[in-house]
Amino acid sequence: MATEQTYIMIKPDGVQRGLVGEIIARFEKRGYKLVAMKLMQASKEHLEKHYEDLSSKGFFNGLIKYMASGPVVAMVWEGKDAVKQGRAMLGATNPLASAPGTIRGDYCIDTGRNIIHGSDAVDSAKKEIALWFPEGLCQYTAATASWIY
Ligand code: FUP
Repeated sequence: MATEQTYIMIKPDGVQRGLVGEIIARFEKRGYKLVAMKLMQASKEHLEKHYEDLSSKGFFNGLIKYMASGPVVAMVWEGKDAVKQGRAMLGATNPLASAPGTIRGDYCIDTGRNIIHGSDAVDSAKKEIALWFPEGLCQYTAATASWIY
């Protein structure tokens, strides 16, 4: 399995509900390495770029409004198969279709308030990381790396 980087974002409802620590803990405990993180209020223009593939959808304007309604936590997590495993940890887009034990399956019930985003492919992860972290990532050796990898 290749070492990958994935873009994970705690949405405004996840921040407001105090789920930031819980979500970060799940990625840390699984063995993924945090290589970038910031709390930021994203502009509508920035969010429209992030979700440009969905611009023709009926829910697009509501989605942008929701995503701009408060700060988000933007993160990059690194490790084996990080993109696919990150999606598995998130659960399905519709929380009601998410298994208990996943982040969405444990903490939400509404597709329009599904608390977290995760890249769906290695290519989109690269695009999203470049969009949210133009300043670059943090390079360091994690103390636990030799125990996990
Ligand atoms: P995901 O990859 O799981 O984030 O799902 P999508 O890219 O398909 O959708 C992005 C976001 O749009 C979802 F997280 C929530 C929102 N959405 C809706 O509000 N209604 C829908 O029917 C589908 C998605």
